[in-house]
Amino acid sequence: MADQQALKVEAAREALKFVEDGMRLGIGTGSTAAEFVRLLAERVADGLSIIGVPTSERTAKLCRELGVPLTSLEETPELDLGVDGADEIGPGLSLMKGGGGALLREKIVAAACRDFIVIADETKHVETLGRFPLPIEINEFGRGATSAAISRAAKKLGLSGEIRLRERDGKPFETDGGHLILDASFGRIPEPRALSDALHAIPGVVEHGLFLDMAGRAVLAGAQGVRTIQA
Ligand code: ABF
Repeated sequence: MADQQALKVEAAREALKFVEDGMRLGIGTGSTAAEFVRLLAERVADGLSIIGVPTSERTAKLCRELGVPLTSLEETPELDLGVDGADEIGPGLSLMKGGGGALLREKIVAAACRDFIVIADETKHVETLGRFPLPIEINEFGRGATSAAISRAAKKLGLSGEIRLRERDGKPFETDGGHLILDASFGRIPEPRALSDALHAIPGVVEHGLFLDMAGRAVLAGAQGVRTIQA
């Protein structure tokens, strides 16, 4: 089996081909996106002129360390291209994201991009979303009530399963925006749009990890090579 990290590098390398001089980029989070940042930094060192909006403090730090110029969505509200990883890539390039805890900024940045490429190794490609627990970013206030409302809304759609507060070192995991994350193990999600709409209707839900109709392309790297799927 090909080394998974090497596959992430290959996917990132392919996505880099879509980057042009002068572009304003959305720069993702996670280990695959980090490979993209490393390759991008090499091109920047060679004279490529780009500016990027990072999707997390982690990515911002890496970009600064490697000399990738950064801006913000306040200064640069419209971006040409976003490149980010995913936890799952399903039918129609529906995505499950947020395992890294950065889903809110990732979604805001992706929505600001004219074009959005998701990069991953082939193992992330699934027939139905839901093998990975769905991350749901919530406000701290009323978290018990929000969790119960999520459970009720899911049940109406025929979905059930454990909804667990994400923790790190025994404490609730806090996002860059100061929110909490619930990981919802609903299993197969055959109708992600219906679930997305239902979650957005719940006060206390800040955002969730279903990225629908956002990716224009997926670059998938596997043992047989790299392939690109178009939405
Ligand atoms: C981000 O990083 C997230 O949305 C997703 O959860 C994660 C994927 O990480 P990796 O590339 O390390 O598998 O893209």
